[in-house]
Amino acid sequence: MKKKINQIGTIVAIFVLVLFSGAVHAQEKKSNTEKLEIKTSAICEMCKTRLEENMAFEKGVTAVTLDVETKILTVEYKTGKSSPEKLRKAVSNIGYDADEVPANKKAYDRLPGCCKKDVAPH
Ligand SMILES: [Cu+2]
Repeated sequence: MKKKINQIGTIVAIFVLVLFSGAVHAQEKKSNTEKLEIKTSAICEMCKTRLEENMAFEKGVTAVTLDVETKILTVEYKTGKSSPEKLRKAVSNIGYDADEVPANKKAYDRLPGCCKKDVAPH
């Protein structure tokens, strides 16, 4: 009889453990951040500053860095608050190409001449 109670105790303990780990897992998923690399048409340090400053204000963005050499913008964002589509659109609205999304024409026209993609790198 005592053995049986012990067995039930073990089963309950395992059950609680499984439930608990499930809850922890769900919480992790909620605050998940994802890293996205976007190929942009940025040219110089001014582009870097502009992109990083503007993207930092984008909803869900937690970190942003542009590598001027490769023109790759690395964005870390909360998966629940943004998406690759939204982030590319945001880059386009600043005036730069973002992967297959071309730069927003109006925003591009507002860029200083040295930051336009058809200008030779400097
Ligand atoms: Cu520039």
